[in-house]
Amino acid sequence: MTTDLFASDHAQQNLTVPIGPGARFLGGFLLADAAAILDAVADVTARSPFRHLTTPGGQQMSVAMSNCGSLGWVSDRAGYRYQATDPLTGKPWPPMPALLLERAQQAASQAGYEHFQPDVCLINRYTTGARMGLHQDRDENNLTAPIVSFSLGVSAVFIWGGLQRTGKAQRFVLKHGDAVVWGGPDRLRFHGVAPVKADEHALTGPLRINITFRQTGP
Ligand code: MD3
Ligand code: FE
Repeated sequence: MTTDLFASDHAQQNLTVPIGPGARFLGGFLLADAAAILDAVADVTARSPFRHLTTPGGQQMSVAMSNCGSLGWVSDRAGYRYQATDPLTGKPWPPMPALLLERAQQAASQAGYEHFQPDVCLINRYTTGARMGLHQDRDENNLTAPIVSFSLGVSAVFIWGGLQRTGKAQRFVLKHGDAVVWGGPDRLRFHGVAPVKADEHALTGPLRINITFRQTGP
């Protein structure tokens, strides 16, 4: 069963739904500035373009990625890590646009996490059929900080498991404009994204854009 946490298609904002002891779903949180956020993403990816990273196992990821902020998440044959330079350009990642930082901190605070200072903003681009297998986010040194995620464009089914890879998973839809904050006991839960269905969104065409804000340091 896939739960629709935000069953209405209408522009509702400031709807905060607890989805775990440390996780909060903020339905429609981004609707008022979705276009401005997508413009900021375009500015970043003009400087550090989307690319398909290779996993340590040698598979090319179906999701294309870029980053902004003082550190970026990368993957290659050598492993997963955060680094200050973009391996594609050899230059530092673009700075985190003020609007993105501001909205991420506001989402964290609305979910009860004050003083969130993200140093990483990972931008994921999904085309039709792109997916993300079940994984944990554990490359960050500071596991006490939450992760904030923004979803824009085409919807996707998010898969949310437990603290072990096996066992039952919940599914729910992440729509254009939704933000989710994941922290505390939910921070290390396994999660993934089902293959994105062919669809169109007025602002992104067939694409889904997901932005995650992470704090790797103290
Ligand atoms: C739950 N991205 O980039 S965002 C990722 O939609 C990632 O692109 C997905 O998983 C996406 O690592 C999901 C939601 C998310 C992000 C981090 C989490 C959920 C999380 C960390 C812990 C628990
Ligand atoms: Fe993740």
